[in-house]
Amino acid sequence: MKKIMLTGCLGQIGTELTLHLRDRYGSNNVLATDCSIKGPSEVMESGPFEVLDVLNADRMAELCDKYKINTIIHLAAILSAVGEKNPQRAFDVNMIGLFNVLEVAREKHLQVFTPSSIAVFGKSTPQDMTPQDTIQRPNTIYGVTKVAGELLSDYYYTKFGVDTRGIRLPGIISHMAMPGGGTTDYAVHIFYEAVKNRRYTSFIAKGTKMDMIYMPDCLKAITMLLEADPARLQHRNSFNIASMSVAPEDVAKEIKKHIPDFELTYDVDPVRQAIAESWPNRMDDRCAREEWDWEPDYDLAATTKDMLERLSAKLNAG
Ligand code: NAD
Ligand code: AKB
Repeated sequence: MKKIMLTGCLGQIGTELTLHLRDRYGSNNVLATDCSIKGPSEVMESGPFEVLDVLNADRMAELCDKYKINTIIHLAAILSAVGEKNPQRAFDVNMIGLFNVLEVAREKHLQVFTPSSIAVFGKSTPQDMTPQDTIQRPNTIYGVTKVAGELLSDYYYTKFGVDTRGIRLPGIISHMAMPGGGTTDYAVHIFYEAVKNRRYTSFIAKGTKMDMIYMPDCLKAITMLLEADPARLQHRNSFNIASMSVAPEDVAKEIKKHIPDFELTYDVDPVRQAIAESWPNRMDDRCAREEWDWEPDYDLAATTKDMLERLSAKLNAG
């Protein structure tokens, strides 16, 4: 039976992943932790919750003992746009935090799952059908720490036998928690603004394609790889996964099918635009498909329909 500890559980992914894993493995088998206590009561009250700063390795080890943890899902991180504002903090949380997780896992023989990101790629990477194994020369601190994190996780697997696994997540579209300060955040904000105001001003320019994924597919991918047969895994950290490749105007076109007077305008942020241009247009996810049967359920049309229905219910009720 899995006994899971999540770090950074109050962010965009953790909010939904905690609830998903509690449904799957039982509430008391999923310990949610975060350095913050600002989050939905649903996450903090539907099972055990503890405050944990991932820079505090001793407390991390104590909590693993206290709750008899055998798996850490390490979500605590500083994302791309926030990282550019405070690179030193991004280095500490993303590198030292992961190092602490891997060390605790080595000492206690735990499985570790760490999401990586499309941010591990840079301008010199092939941008269309980006291969699984290719050039990784990112130019953001977030990307640098994510590449180092992939390598470090592979190192702990080969050197110490720690069962480390990860996926390179695209930008995530979701309706429960807001995104935490990344370059792909526009793809969430656009839906909120469509429902609230029927207009959105994008900080990413027209024609800028990036990989995106809908949260149910993200939860599915994490669970599938967590449970995948290790004998089939040729790769570990981290697998490309893809679902849809979209630019702002593609999302707007889909939204207009439901809200015909929706208007998209642009006020491009040069920092986030430069990051977006350095990331792939679309990743090749054949290794994930071959090694653990990855397949997404949602395309942009299905994502748009579901997002608008759910946000309309949520925002009109509030
Ligand atoms: P988020 O920014 O929404 O949430 C991160 C959480 O980590 C927050 O709740 C924050 O309080 C917590 N945190 C920050 N510093 C901490 C510390 N020192 N100790 C403990 N907790 C701390 O991030 P997210 O979108 O949920 O991302 C989770 C993981 O998935 C990250 O590794 C991120 O790189 C990866 N990822 C996310 C996306 C995406 O689009 N959301 C895409 C690719 C990869
Ligand atoms: C970001 O934009 O920083 C994240 C990511 C793709 O890793 N959403």
